[in-house]
Amino acid sequence: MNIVDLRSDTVTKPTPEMREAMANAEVGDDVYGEDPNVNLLQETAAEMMGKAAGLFVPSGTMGNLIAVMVHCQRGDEAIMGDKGHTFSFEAGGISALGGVFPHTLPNQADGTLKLDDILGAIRPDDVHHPISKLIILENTQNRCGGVVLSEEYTKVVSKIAHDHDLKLHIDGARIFNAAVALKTSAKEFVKASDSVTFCLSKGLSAPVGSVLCGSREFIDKARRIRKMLGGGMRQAGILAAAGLVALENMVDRLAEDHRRAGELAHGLAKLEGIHFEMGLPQTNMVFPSLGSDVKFKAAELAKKLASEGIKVSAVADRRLRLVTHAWIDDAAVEQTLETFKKVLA
Ligand code: TLP
Repeated sequence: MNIVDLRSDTVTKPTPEMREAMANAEVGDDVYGEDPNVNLLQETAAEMMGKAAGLFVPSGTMGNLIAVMVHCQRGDEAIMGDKGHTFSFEAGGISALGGVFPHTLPNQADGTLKLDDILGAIRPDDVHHPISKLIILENTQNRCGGVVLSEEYTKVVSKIAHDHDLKLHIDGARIFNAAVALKTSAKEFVKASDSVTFCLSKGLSAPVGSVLCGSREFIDKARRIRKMLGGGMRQAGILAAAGLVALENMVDRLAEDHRRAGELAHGLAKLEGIHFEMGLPQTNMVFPSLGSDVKFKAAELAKKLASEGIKVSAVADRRLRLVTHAWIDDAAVEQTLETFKKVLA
């Protein structure tokens, strides 16, 4: 059976070019700063994000955690969306390891946080309160549908942050999807931020790794915290070499994933009982909702689809998530639609 894995773009495997680059990578000890591929990846990433420096980290989760730990001291507060990855899917690391207090605000349907909510969340200087130090935005915003936050919105939030002596971190795990969707460069979206994490191992298909970018001073502190967390890697150039290929070859093609996400959504919308109450995809994520006329709940439907070779995620009682990526071609989209039809019949 041909397996179509739409659970996430994290399931992507390295391309033949990446495997070749990995096999031939010159390496050194990166804790000594001597790995040429890691150094080149960090410089390239920083340049692409318009920041002074970059740091290769094992995962997006670690990149976000390090950013929070650099920007905040123990007992400080970070303001973030209640549907944000840092709040919901990073195992509470900012509290458990950083001692940082999350102040959540409702993510709006378009992925933003209301400006008034942000202003209201920033604490006055009073011994009763934790000190507000950081705002986190996520772009694209995963659980709001892979939606894109505009450059203008980011700029306004940055101004609010800076006017109140806070920093702005962007979880840009899929910032290149945002850039490709709006036909602009990733740099534009993160210009106003103090730091950004982006992932090589999602739509860009590298096997492992993310890059945290910011000012030189920020990255110097981040390097020490990465070491503290056990993320100082040695001959990591093998991984960085794949990351460099990802940045070179895999960014522009994200447009294909977006096109296929749109095709999947349009095909699914034609099926009885399937709705798109969260809206149609802006990037590579498809979130179909199941009406009350569908006899299965999402988890049950996901199980049935998996038994027919189509892997999807159940993200709520009656909602699925399907994510397109480099290993989903037109035939896979077709197979997925046919299988949904069959299972729902
Ligand atoms: N997201 C994964 C799961 O953890 C939910 C997925 O399948 O979407 N920021 C954002 C916005 C993410 O979506 C993810 C991964 C991360 C950070 C964490 O990246 P990793 O998995 O590298 O730690």
